[in-house]
Amino acid sequence: MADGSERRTQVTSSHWGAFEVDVEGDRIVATRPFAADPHPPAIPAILPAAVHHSSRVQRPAIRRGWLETRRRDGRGSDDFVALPWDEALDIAAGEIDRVRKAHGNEAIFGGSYGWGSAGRFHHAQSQVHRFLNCIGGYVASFGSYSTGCAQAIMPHVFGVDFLKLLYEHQDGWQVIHDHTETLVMFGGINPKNAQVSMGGITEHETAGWFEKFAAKGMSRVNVGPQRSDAPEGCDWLPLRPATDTALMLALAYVIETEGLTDRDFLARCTVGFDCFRPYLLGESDGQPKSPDWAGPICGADPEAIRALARRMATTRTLITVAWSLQRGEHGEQPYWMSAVLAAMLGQIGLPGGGVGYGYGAIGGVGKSFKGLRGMTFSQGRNPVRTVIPVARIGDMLRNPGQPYDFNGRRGPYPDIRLIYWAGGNPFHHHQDLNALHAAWQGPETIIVHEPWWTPTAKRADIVFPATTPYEREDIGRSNLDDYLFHMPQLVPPQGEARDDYAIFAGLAERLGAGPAFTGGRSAADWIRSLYDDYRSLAAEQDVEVPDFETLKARNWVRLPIRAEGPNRTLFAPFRTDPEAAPLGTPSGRIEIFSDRIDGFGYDDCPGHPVWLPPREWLGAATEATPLHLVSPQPGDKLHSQLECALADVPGARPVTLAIHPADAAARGIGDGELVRVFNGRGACRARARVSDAIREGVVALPTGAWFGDPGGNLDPHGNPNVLTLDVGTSRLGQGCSAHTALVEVGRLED
Ligand SMILES: Nc1nc2c(c(=O)[nH]1)N[C@H]1C(S)=C(S)[C@@H](COP(=O)(O)OP(=O)(O)OC[C@H]3O[C@@H](n4cnc5c(=O)[nH]c(N)nc54)[C@H](O)[C@@H]3O)O[C@H]1N2
Ligand SMILES: Nc1nc2c(c(=O)[nH]1)N[C@H]1C(S)=C(S)[C@@H](COP(=O)(O)OP(=O)(O)OC[C@H]3O[C@@H](n4cnc5c(=O)[nH]c(N)nc54)[C@H](O)[C@@H]3O)O[C@H]1N2
Ligand SMILES: [Mo]
Repeated sequence: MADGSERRTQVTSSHWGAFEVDVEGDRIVATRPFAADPHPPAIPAILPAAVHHSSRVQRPAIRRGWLETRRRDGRGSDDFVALPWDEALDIAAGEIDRVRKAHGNEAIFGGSYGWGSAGRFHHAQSQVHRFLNCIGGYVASFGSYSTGCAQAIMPHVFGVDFLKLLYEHQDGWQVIHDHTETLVMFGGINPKNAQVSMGGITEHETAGWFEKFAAKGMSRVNVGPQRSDAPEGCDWLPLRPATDTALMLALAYVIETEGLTDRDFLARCTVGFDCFRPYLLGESDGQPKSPDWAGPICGADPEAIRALARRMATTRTLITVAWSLQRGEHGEQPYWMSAVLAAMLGQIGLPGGGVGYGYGAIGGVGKSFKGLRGMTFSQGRNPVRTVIPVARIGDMLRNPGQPYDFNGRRGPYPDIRLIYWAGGNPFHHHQDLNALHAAWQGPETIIVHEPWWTPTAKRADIVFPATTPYEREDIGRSNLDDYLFHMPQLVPPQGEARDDYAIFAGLAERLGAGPAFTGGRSAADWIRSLYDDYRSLAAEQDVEVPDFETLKARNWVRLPIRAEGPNRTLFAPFRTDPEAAPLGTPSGRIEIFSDRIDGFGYDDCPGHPVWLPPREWLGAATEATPLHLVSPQPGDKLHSQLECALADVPGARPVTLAIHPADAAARGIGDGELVRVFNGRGACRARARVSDAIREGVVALPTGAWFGDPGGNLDPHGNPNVLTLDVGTSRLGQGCSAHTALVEVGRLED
């Protein structure tokens, strides 16, 4: 070691799992897998380079045009002026105060969506929301980009909060292993995505379960555009994207017309089949939803649909639906229709049967633990009642004061003058980034906390440098994991970075809300008190958690909260006695027809599930845009995090575009060649990966690259969101429609 300092090794946790970190002096030099993890992810390998990267924000910075004349244009192109902390905090506090006095707190958008870091106290969204609540409130957002549409529709169908359904009720892996004979996976189940789980995941189990399923002889069918969405060895029913509802209807048609419907289950546990049946059989619209009808829509063989339907009706079948299916226009429909199909099969409430959502989307789904409460940094109460659906931010900025519909409500978009963002990267995650870039020029002021100069930081007026989890102490724990971590401070803050908490404390003090925000506590005090509360709540549930000093000394512990053996079956008590254990729907039953949704009068989400083609799909392909683009999550990292270091790896950028050999040949594209992916909204570079694991007519470009082109002509790194469509899933869900996009691909000469 050059400076003679010693090498230390400690464990920390992250959204992608626990790992060992080697530190020499002030630098992270290496990472290694956590010994107890059967399938450790490769993601931590790029961490040392990212933490010490030249793209770290070193000092508080203010955009020159804003500092000098409050000009709003120049976001993304202006240079920045570095200022001392006190000066920058004074300016930011003065501006927040001006906006709240001149326009009210309804003019401050603090939705601040994004994953930020794992760690219970330094959770950026909790920090920003608490701060804004202490100074009079902010416009908030509903739901997530992940599941916003499902969070709106599924409570109408099952009467349960969607996330509770996923995390607390769905069948566990062991139950599936023991009972499921046929696993039908719409959108697959991918261990690549299960690497990640919010708040942390220590033992990555998904791949191991699939090895056991295969050994048992379980039939595993992946239904979707990519064979690679499920582990190797699964059957693949290649499907055009966005056509799952048509396929599910055809499966339902076979079941109904061949006398395989479970009438007793429908009568006892559901309402509305009589309203849906005429549509299914074509009595109401003249179009039976038969396999012959669905085949050309889905690009599937009608005989294969019939065979699958018969198999589903005669074996214990679990239908699983990836979150991606509701991240597209009319994403409500496959979600609702999957529930109807499962109800017709009559297996809901039986172990290993029925329907489940988001297995594999994050690694925690399918694990079952005793849920422990606590360790949540209180956000306080928001005096402002205005909430927008999270993915409607572009619409909000473009249409201040204009009415819009959302899940039975109608109201105006707020008129936003100040945006506050901490812990997210909208210029990675939002759809149609060139349009967002234009709308982003509207607000008077944009404040961002970031460790790195992301495209969002570059489009802010005031940037405060934030620490990463490796530069501060925290506690790592998740309700979907059975490990508990003391996350030590591994290295000092880089540059002049401060914790989000310290930045907000500085602003709150200037705005007369210091004590309200801090409660008179330091970060260390808070961590200690959150931990002590958690420990006593756990004791009430008979779970022994070590005291803080012991955890700190041990670094991590495994808690005895795993539900061993066969456990948890979704809706089992309801199935046994629907009178005694009714659902939370208006009827107390599974709603195949919903009076409430019908009453909203939305033609884009009527009273029962229907096939509604999105505005962009292969059935609407044009000469200019003949290919369907899906944009899945990246396998080598979490969203846009750590991108700076990954982009430095030779050949890693632009991102790889999966394309079918026939589509590549028709365009003269060879494997590994640079291509241009484009449509009317934008264009980006990508590197072709020619593969028959993707359906013909479909291309896949993962998310995660930093949006790099302020001119909007050719994003050099391959961010798919220059191409995606920024529309709500429907007036009901208003979720993100990222998987709805048609594009063309052409060769790009170097
Ligand atoms: N086309 C397409 N787009 C999509 C999707 C898709 O499927 N297709 N998926 C969508 C989904 S599901 C999601 S969840 C989003 C994800 O989008 P985001 O959650 O916005 O993506 P991240 O890259 O995780 O952004 C987190 C940011 O927080 C910063 N950060 C990390 N730690 C801290 C901290 O302690 N303090 C502060 N202040 N900042 C910190 C990171 O540097 C990073 O810039 O993308 C969405 N976008
Ligand atoms: N490594 C890694 N893992 C992650 C993340 C990450 O950034 N990196 N992000 C996490 C987050 S925030 C989330 S929300 C989850 C998302 O989890 P998901 O939503 O399940 O994942 P996606 O990768 O968006 O999509 C999965 C697959 O769905 C297929 N698909 C797209 N459209 C359709 C369709 O219309 N029908 C069918 N049948 N299939 C379709 C695509 O081929 C795609 O590969 O992943 C999480 N896991
Ligand atoms: Mo997500």
